[in-house]
Amino acid sequence: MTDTIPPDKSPYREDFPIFTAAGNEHLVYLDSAATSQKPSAVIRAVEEFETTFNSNVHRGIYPLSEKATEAYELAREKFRSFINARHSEEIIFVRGATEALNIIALSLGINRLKEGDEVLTTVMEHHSNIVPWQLLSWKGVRVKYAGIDDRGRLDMDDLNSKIGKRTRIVTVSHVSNVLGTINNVRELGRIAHDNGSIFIVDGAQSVPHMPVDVQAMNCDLMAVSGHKMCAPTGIGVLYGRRKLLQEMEPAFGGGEMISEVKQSGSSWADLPYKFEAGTPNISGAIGLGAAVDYLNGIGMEKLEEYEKGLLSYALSRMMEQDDIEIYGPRDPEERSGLISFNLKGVHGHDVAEILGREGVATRSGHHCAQPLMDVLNEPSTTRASFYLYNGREDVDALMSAIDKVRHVFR
Ligand code: 7TS
Repeated sequence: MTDTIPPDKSPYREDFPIFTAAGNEHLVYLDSAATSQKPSAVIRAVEEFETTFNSNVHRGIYPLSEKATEAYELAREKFRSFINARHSEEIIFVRGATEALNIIALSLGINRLKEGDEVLTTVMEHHSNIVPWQLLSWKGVRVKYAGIDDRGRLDMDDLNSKIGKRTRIVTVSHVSNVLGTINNVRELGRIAHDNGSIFIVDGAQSVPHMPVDVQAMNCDLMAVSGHKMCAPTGIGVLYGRRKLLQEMEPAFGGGEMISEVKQSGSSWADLPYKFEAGTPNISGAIGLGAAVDYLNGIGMEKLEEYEKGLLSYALSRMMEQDDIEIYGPRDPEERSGLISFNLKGVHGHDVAEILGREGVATRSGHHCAQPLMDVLNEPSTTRASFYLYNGREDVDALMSAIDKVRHVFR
């Protein structure tokens, strides 16, 4: 366990204006796995764009548009460096992890997958890393699922037994949004590549919380959501190895993504534009660039360490209570900063509702991971998820609010 004891109040809380907005002074926000709050630096960057140089990118040759294009492309470069991609053309701006995974599945479905091919994923995936693959069933593509052990870790024996000659793709979440489990993506990448499969990482719950290096991970493609890492909603990234992206077909057609269009057919623009059809989310991308600057200003190692301290504290407080069932690994080193739990005898929705009334924002339900809930044999869990603006006071407030739930239901 990490020895870092988190402070009562997060030193980063004041960077986030939502916590000083009228009525929110006591907000205990424990739903960052759904979406994070936004720091002033990001809000300012978006406002500056919208108020001083709003215009479309890559089109106008007037100064305003040149400035917008420069800022948009600078954001791409910032993100490239953030995940240590080799080339900025490997960074494709999309709406979020869901869109990234759908583009990947659609594109690979066009010319890389055929009847009888298999996609190996896991039972701990978010629906957005399951359903896009199931949508390829019309082509005869089959989806297989590696299971988990009784501590919510990936069952590597099961995974190894399911990978085979027909496995064209291995696609895994880096961090589970329900269990918090951190998957060993380096090892998974090695297994996938030894088998000749494409290796895809869903980085929605990892990139906001820990240093992620796509070269070290050796992943071929990765999906990220900006709104979970301090950026606005509606912006995310599809990362892909250049050579693979060059070989892939675009999933969406329209403006921006073409080189030439004739009645008889079209040719595609170079990367990354081949995958960015239509006017992109320019303000979102600029906001994402500002979010990267903000997170880099703290340092991802430091942020990860801070969250680990918070997680250890929360885990130890929750594990003291016999009537709280926690899902996922017990060792904080094996998991990221979120805890799904159930209070024995009380439905998750009732827990979350009373917590909400006590000013503690959590989430309950199946967390868009129904196959996992089936494996856990639970209809629902309540999830508390942490980020840099949380401190010990937030965990303490959660524990007091859980006490309130006990009083109401017993
Ligand atoms: N992958 C994982 C692991 C996720 O947790 C989520 C969103 C997504 C993909 C999809 O991201 P989006 O930004 O495209 O929606 N997870 C959650 C959640 O746990 N609660 O709300 C959204």
